[in-house]
Amino acid sequence: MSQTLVETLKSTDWFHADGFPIAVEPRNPQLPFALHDHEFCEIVVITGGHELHLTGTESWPMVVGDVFVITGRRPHTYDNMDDLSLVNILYQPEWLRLDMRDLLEMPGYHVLFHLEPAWRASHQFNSRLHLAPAELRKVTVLIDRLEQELAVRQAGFQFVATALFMEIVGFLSRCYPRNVQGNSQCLLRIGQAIAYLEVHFQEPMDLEYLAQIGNMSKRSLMRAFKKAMRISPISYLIQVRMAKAVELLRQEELTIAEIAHRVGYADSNYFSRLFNTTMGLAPTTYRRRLLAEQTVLSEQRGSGQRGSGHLHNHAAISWQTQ
Ligand code: RM4
Ligand code: NI
Repeated sequence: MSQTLVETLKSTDWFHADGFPIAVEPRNPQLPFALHDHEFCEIVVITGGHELHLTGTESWPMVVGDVFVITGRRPHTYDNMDDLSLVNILYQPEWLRLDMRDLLEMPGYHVLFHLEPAWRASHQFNSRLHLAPAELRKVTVLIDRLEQELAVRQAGFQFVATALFMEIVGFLSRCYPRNVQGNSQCLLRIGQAIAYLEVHFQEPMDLEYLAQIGNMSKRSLMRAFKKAMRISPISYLIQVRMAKAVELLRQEELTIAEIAHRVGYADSNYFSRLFNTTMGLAPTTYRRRLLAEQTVLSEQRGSGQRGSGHLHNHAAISWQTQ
């Protein structure tokens, strides 16, 4: 199959003119759709019929309850559709401002949103989430509500739609470990290793143990991790620690040494140097700016002005496109 005719779906064509980065596109039925990729990402939930999903090189039969995420420039198309219906949740990772909280502590999240998309070229759709009927019903209700919010767009829809999107992502991430086989099992183990780092960020990095969780050699784990997350496990751990440090810097009563200790560094000078390299500012300077910004924001809010912060949480690991 030739890959030369790949049309790229543009964000401006698929998202509302107000720029809100989530959209729902139900396909009931899904009409034949040529090989394409997207400027955005999509979560696809198969709701009826069955099909062959062609990625440009191989085809995979899909059934009701299958869920997969297409990130970035991964061409795909639908063929041989037998009354296929599905729903696409389109999202633009770079525009979504989500509070990730403990989502990153769920192995299923990493598998569905990072590992599977990164492995798709080699695993194709051999690894994917399959929902039980009750799970499918539950997620369908959430998607319907999301679609409704986005259609009506009354004041507050951005807040409510973001919450619904988060609930869908959290729910799917929870479903993942319940139903794994074949390649999914191996990806889930890597997901568990990543989630482990999120939970145990205070502890020294133990590659040996991580490899054990991943059920692979240290070398394979390093390679697999880098392929999915684009950085090594140690760089990932540093990012997690720095993101936590930023949160702690907001608490004025904590000393830098205490913060260093809480994120896993006994030597606070070492921590400060690392923070400086990663965040571009010394922790004390960062804290000063953070607090100044908070004051400005609350004053603006008090006087009814609108403003947006300039200090971003650089270390926050959020949605990545593959
Ligand atoms: C198409 C098909 C594509 C999706 C677009 C938004 O009908 O489902 O995969 O990217 O809609
Ligand atoms: Ni698509």
